[in-house]
Amino acid sequence: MGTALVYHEDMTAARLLWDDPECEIECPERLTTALERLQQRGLEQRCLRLAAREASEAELGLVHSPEYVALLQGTQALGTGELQTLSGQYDAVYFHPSTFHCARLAAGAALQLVDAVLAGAVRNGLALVRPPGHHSQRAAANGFCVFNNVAIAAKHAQRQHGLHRILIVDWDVHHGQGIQYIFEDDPSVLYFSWHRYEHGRFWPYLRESDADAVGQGPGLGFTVNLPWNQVGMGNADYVAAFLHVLLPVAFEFNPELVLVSAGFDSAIGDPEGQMQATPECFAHLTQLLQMLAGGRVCAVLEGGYHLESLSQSVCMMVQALLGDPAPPLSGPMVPHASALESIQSVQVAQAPHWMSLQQQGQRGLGRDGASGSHAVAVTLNHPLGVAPVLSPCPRSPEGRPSPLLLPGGPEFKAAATQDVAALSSLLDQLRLNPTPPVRTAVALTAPDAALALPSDVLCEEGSAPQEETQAWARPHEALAQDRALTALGKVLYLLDRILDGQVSSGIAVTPASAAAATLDVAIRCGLSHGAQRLLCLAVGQLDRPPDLTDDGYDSQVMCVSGSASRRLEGF
Ligand code: X5A
Ligand code: ZN
Repeated sequence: MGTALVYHEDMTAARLLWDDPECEIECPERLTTALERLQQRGLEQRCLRLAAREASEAELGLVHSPEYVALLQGTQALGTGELQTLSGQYDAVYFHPSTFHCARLAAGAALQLVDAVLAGAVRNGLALVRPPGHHSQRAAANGFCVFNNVAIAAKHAQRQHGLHRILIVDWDVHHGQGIQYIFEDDPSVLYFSWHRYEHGRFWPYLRESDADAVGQGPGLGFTVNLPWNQVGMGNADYVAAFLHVLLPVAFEFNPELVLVSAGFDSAIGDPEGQMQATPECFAHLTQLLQMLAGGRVCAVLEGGYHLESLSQSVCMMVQALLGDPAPPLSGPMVPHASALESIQSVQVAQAPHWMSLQQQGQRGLGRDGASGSHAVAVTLNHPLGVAPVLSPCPRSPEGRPSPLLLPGGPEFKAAATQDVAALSSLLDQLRLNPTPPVRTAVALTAPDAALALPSDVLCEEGSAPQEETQAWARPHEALAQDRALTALGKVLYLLDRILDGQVSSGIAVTPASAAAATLDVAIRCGLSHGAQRLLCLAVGQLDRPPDLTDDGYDSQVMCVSGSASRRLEGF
């Protein structure tokens, strides 16, 4: 199944007719340049091309008031002076005689994309549109946005396709307050946005863009805001935000569809965002999102004002949607202190609403980014970071399926005969999930003096018995080498300590040439200890994940990486 690209040339018609330095960056070249680059790289030709249609009045009415739609319709007949006056009634907006047509095409493009994906014609896709949508509100244009394309698409997916859980990921550098307002009391739409905030000193200067805005009433916890309080955020910060906030919550939410408010003003070079993330980062973010909702990812362009950066980022995203491997990320993979603070403030604000965030946030995330070019760090995690283990099966805060216990620790064995559902809900209520005594352990084959570990991190000295290590290594040529074998012994020992509940998570260093084989052994070993589901995630330099195609454990293991060749449905 392929990737749709929805577009219509008419969307280049709207342009600024007077002098306005704030609005001039939202120009027709944004679309033409991005499309040209897609063609140049042969990416457009690999997509299913769909010509955008106009959204109907009824479809616009899913989000906007009839009066507002009528007002926009009226702008088609206005002269330049009248357009300028009307524009002045909104914040950072300009109208053109073609705006109504363009904005209906933009919303229609998002609808067509959702229809194509939910009909199964394609797996995923991108709608290249303007004007953008995420700032617009029920009866107001705002921040270059006229109709809220993504919000309309979400409502449409609920009404016309009967969806119950939709995730909206807004990686534009501005807060999509329009989307937030539309869904803030709705638990069926989970809205995640990160945005340049600078403690409220950046446009749109809203108190409700901060991390403590988490939704209202039945929608409590279904708005997730991650404010960036400094400019210069880069690849490590964005990946950390996904790994430590968005993905845990998103897996717990278990969406049926992912909509992306894909603004690329969060990329390097953009005059609005002033951020540092490189275009490749968006390939990785896109790949990570494809783990959700069976890969049903519909992206709709929002901002992005540096033409070169925008075009490259769009290409990266389309490449990832097409299933191409993501290029390695460049630059230091160490998150900024300010980013970690922001991430932690979201964890604290959201922990009451999401189980997956409840064991985090009491301490800072590690800041050591140590990894030599000769070695690859393998990160092992105790499931859910707690012992005894509650099944990480999909659940939503309002409707928790009865959890299962996984075999593993002694607590489990003693309790195994009892009513599983009753016990785990008791554990839930009494918060009897003890944290393993050691939070993080690091296993190194040779002590690295340059590695400044926090004082509470255990430097793991132990190794698995040599015979056991050799037995696991035997099928792998890459593990024949002494150095790899020694590292494997450490990995196995660490894994053992995690699985029996003494250690929460661990990092092991292994020679790059042995990384894939080591992961393969770790997966097999985890499964042989009784883990029922295993998620293997490769970020960064690991080009070849273990080959999981050769035997029967594939229904238990999901592997996502730069070159993951397949995604497992029904996982
Ligand atoms: C869609 C988008 C930004 C508006 C900025 C106004 N809008 N200063 O990126
Ligand atoms: Zn933006």
